[in-house]
Amino acid sequence: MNWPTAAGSDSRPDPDSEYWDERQETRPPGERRDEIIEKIGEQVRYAYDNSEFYREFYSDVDVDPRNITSFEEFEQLPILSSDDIKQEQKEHPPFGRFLCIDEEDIARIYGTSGTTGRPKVFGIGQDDWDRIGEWHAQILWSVGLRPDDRVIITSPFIQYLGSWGALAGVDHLGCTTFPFGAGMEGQTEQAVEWIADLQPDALYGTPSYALYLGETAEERGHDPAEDFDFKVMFFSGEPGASVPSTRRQIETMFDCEVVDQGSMAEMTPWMSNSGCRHLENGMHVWNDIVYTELLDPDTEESLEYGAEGVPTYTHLERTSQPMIRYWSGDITTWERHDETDCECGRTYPTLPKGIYGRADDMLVIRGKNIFPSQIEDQLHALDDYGDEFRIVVEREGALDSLQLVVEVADDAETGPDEFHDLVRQEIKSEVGVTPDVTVVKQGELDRTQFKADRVKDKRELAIDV
Ligand code: 8LH
Repeated sequence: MNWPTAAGSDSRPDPDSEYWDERQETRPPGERRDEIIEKIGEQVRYAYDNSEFYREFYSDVDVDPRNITSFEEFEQLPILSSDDIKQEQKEHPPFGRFLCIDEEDIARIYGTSGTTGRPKVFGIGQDDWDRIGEWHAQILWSVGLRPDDRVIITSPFIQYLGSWGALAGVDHLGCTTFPFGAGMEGQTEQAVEWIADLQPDALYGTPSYALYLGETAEERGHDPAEDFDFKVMFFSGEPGASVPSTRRQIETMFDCEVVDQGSMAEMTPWMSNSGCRHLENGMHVWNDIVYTELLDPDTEESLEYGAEGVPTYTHLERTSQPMIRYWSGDITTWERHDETDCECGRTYPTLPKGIYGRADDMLVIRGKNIFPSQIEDQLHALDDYGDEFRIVVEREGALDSLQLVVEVADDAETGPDEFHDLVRQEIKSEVGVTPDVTVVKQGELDRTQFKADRVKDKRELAIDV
């Protein structure tokens, strides 16, 4: 086998073809697994030979990292965590000893985009970057993009790999790319006018930004469905596109198809979880591009289809800074391809509900496990919801309280008191805890141009002090 595959091919399928590579995408899963384990073997051997970090990390394992030939052997390798990366990069700045190429051969440097703590640093070689572009293009083909499409990217061009990965894919596919960005003051108003003028066929961004964009368009007298006329919007970065009522709201507001995508910056190509144009909700797991396991959050054991667990990712062809068994900390469920109601014919497993949150986003309130995306789903399903909310959790004595600040729509048919009671009732029946609800006017809460940050857990602040 050729490992890694040569990067830089310009060939593209016929625009009428459903698939970029029919054999790869529709082959029997067993056949795919044979190829995956060979690639895993090559990837682990490569990392072991070229990275002092991995040699140290695997010094105590009972298998030979230079000769992994089965999934059973692979599953004996230790899990790599975000803290491992941070610690390694602190001790061996800036890249850590994951880096398997000379620093001078790094073509691009990215990093985590958070504002607190030491950022994680990602050095990516040119071959890897070219392969990332090709894989993203392949996956975007399944979303329905074709070379004659015009695509606007409306997420920030900062260290965030979401925007750059989408750009690499859209460029490789041969679309007309409009890398507009987001995050500057007044940029959303400008986006509305550019989109109305340029009529892109597709948009990439975060789902919460799409809703803000749609709301801004309406305020400026545009009908996003009529005046924008998107064919498809593809999203990543946060739950939303697979939160059923949020997805429906975006589909209705823009009258277009919605596709959910995304794993993590560490793993780029992060579109290896991606819906296709036929999938009603959720994402296929393109596990011959990035190998994905679903592991038990407590025991780290591999889970069967149907179970809920933590996606854990392994690069299959990364020469610069490979990640092997990287623990995402996210929570999802998965199912076998033939249990999924998708007519695309691809034989990948599916995450039918997308990624509904990070394990550490889960709020435990009075013994109930609550994901913010569950609350989002209930609120978006209410006709008079004003499109934004906040969650505040506080400890009052021995009891935790769930407080919700919820916007009511300007043109609501229910009065504020009635809306207040409805929210209390709907949320209680969904999550099992009665919230204290404060109703505010539409537009009162800040909108995001990137990933939404809606939760304040004051219990954590109390612990930190
Ligand atoms: C998601 C989703 C999704 C990511 N549904 N949660 O978006 C692409 C990549 C580059 C990205 O967002 O990476 P980043 O900034 O490292 O964040 C990763 C986290 O974002 C991931 O662990 C998830 O919690 C979340 N995320 N895509 C739900 N489609």
